[in-house]
Amino acid sequence: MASGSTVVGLDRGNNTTCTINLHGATVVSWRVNNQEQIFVSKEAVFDGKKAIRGGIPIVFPQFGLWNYGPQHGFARIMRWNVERPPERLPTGDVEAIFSLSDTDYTRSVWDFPFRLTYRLILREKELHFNLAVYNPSIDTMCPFHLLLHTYFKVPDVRRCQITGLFGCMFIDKTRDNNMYQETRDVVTVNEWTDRIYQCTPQEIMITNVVSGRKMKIQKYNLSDTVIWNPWEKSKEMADFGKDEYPNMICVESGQVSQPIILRPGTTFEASQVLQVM
Ligand code: TA6
Repeated sequence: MASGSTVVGLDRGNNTTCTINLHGATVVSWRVNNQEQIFVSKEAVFDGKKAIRGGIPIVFPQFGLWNYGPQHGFARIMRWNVERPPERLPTGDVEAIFSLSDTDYTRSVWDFPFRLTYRLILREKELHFNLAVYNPSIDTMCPFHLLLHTYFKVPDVRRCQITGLFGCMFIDKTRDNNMYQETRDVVTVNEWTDRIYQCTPQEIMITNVVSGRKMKIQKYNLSDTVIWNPWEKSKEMADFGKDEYPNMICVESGQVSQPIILRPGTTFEASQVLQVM
């Protein structure tokens, strides 16, 4: 991988690959049997000035609006370091490690020292994400949200069924941020949808992703699940193709309803496994 390049590729063979843009350490492609699983808008901007529209951006230290800059924090708009270039493991899987630490910019915006480590493992039909947030301070608590803002590629979002959310409370950002309870076993998306489901199960399933397969999401230490599709509101976004919304669904694993308050000298770890079924 050339120094200064912005893209890192993992190739497990057998048409299984993953591509990461160092801008935001954004996974911009995950191909299983040469089938793309991840949505990236044709209008996405790669100038390093804003988050990539699509892929799997990392939201840290803030989910949503805040007073210190663009919503969803700075991690997804900063250039990450390659801590360990792609390496084949004895299992045949491929691993790469990326990192982001506090800088003059982040300290001017959000005055906490931190070190974020992001380990990706590409397995045969699975992509494993391991995130660690370390608080190097000796006397200061570090409050943050953390979320993987995953855009799944789908043939038709109206045919997707999301299971695992029955009974969960959710904030509905399309209805004045009021709180509701999910009464459906199967959640479907047929309109603008923007919901923060709280205390969701470890396992969420999405049907009718690429090739009519299912996507299993397993999350650890990430209590919430965000479901988003902008529907016709995508027309208001310059970096979102005008007819693209039927072909994506965001199902995002994160810790956003309650921030993590990380004690000095300690590390918070969370992970997610995506598996094509
Ligand atoms: O995760 C859902 C959400 O919070 C939506 O409210 C919408 O704002 C989306 O994120 C995309 O946000 P962005 O800042 O990338 O346009």
